[in-house]
Amino acid sequence: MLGAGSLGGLWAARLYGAGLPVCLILRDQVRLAAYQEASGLSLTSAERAVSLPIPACTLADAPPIRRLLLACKAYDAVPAALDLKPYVQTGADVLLLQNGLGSQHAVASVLDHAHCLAVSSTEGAFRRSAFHIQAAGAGQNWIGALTHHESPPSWLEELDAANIPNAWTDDIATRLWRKLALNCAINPLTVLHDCTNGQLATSTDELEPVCAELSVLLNANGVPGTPEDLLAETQRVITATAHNLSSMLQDVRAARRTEIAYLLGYACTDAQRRHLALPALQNLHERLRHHLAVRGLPVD
Ligand code: NAD
Ligand code: KPL
Repeated sequence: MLGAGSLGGLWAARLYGAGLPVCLILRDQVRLAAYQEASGLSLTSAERAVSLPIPACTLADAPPIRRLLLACKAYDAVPAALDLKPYVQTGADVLLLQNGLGSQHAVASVLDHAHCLAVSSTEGAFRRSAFHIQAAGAGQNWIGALTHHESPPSWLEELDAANIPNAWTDDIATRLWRKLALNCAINPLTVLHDCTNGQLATSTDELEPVCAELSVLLNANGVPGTPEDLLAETQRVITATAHNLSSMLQDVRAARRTEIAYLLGYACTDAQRRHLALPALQNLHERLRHHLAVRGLPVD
């Protein structure tokens, strides 16, 4: 497991709890020493905290990798893949758990000797401290092949045994695009208005044109659905997550880099490549980039 953060930690804790072999690959010796000092990972879920001494190592000490979950931010995925490349065995299964689009195919071309699968997750988790993970919301992990049609791997049973919600899909691209569309409709506006998801409930005038253009983009990418469907789904998610701060707003408030390049950035680049004029999306992207720039945050 590389990326012992919120979601990686959540997966690792459940695999370890089910008695399955798991090893965390930490960034360096300093991080490893801090992990050992903390006596491992802690997971709080349903008000219950458990301490889990999950084995950890650095890449230099890692055993040959035959199965890997890469659970870092989208912008860290290619640099991590370049580091991992010599350690990943030919034909190894690599699960790519990143939000948005763009990083998955980029990693797959770095790890071209491995078998890369993408995960689209609707689970929620955050870090209370460096090695203390808080589970925050049930969800699903959709898993699927990036390019060819494939049968689900038999090791999905191990995820079932560890109570990691999972479902195989023959069309992971559609899952990733739909989630990207929701994140493009909701997250930037929460940042620009510095508000909870629920406070967007009255912003139909802003959501409507963005959802209409996102729907055009989804259709151009073979994902069916009308603008009305996407707006209704966006409003449903806004209501269901009314008290949440979007992940992008959390990043901005904490002065962390956002995944903009893999969300709105990816959407706008894809639209340009297809010669689609999507002015509302373009305008939202520009406003968000400006908002990040004046706060000294990366605009990609
Ligand atoms: P996170 O920042 O909590 O964890 C990522 C971890 O990866 C960090 O601990 C970081 O230090 C580590 N990392 C990065 N590069 C590394 C390297 N080269 N070597 C070792 N460790 C490295 O991120 P997260 O919230 O778990 O998100 C992971 C992905 O899942 C993101 O794309 C995110 O958008 C997506 N996602 C997150 C949630 C959530 O609730 N947290 C939900 C759905 C999707
Ligand atoms: O996925 C999300 C995010 O914040 O990134 C939503 C669905 C908007 C929930 O907050």
